[in-house]
Amino acid sequence: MPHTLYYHPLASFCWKVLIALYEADVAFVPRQVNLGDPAERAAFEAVWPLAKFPVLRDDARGKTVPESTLIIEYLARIEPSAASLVPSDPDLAMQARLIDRLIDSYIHLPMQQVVADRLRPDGQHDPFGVEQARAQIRAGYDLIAPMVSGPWAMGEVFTLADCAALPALFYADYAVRLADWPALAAYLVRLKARPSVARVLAEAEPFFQYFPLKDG
Ligand SMILES: N[C@@H](CCC(=O)N[C@@H](CS)C(=O)NCC(=O)O)C(=O)O
Repeated sequence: MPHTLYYHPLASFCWKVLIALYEADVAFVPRQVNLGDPAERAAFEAVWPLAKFPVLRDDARGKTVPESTLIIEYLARIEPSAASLVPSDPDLAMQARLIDRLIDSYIHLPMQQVVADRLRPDGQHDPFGVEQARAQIRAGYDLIAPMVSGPWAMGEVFTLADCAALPALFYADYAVRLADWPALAAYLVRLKARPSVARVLAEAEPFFQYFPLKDG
């Protein structure tokens, strides 16, 4: 019985998991959730009360797995084709998890803060908070750039860390341009060319019109 993924094609944290699923060629039932539709939101809240996606439902094992990192960890544990997403060596696994956590905390989340501010109504903007978030993203870039050994975050093997990196760098590039971090900019180019990533971006394409890529 295939897993069900509750998601939206434009949602950055969903990209993390979609990349992992496509990398490992794991079959799943995509359940797109429109949070603006009260009935769809209520149905999703019954699955995961926070109503934040992605969420993976594994009916065969009776498990509901929220949080993008945990979903990838789960897939790596139960799907042989996804095993390499988390290195088997404990020290390498710790490094992959560290990069995943740093990217989520210091690039992805502040990027969401910048984007959320663009969606606020006039008079409700928070320029000070946005500048703090941009400073955090710059610090995140400084932190991550020397860690990416290439071609992928952990070297030759594509892992959880790369799944985390693509959505964060893709969207953060519209908040703090990557041009001053040439190694990260080159890494983003390599990521975009990866077939799993190209597929995720192609599926998101029809929805980009709803995303505030620019200020104002
Ligand atoms: N820590 C969560 C973050 C999930 C998250 O922020 N998801 C966003 C989409 S990228 C969401 O559900 N936003 C809808 C909302 O906040 O109402 C994860 O890693 O999965």
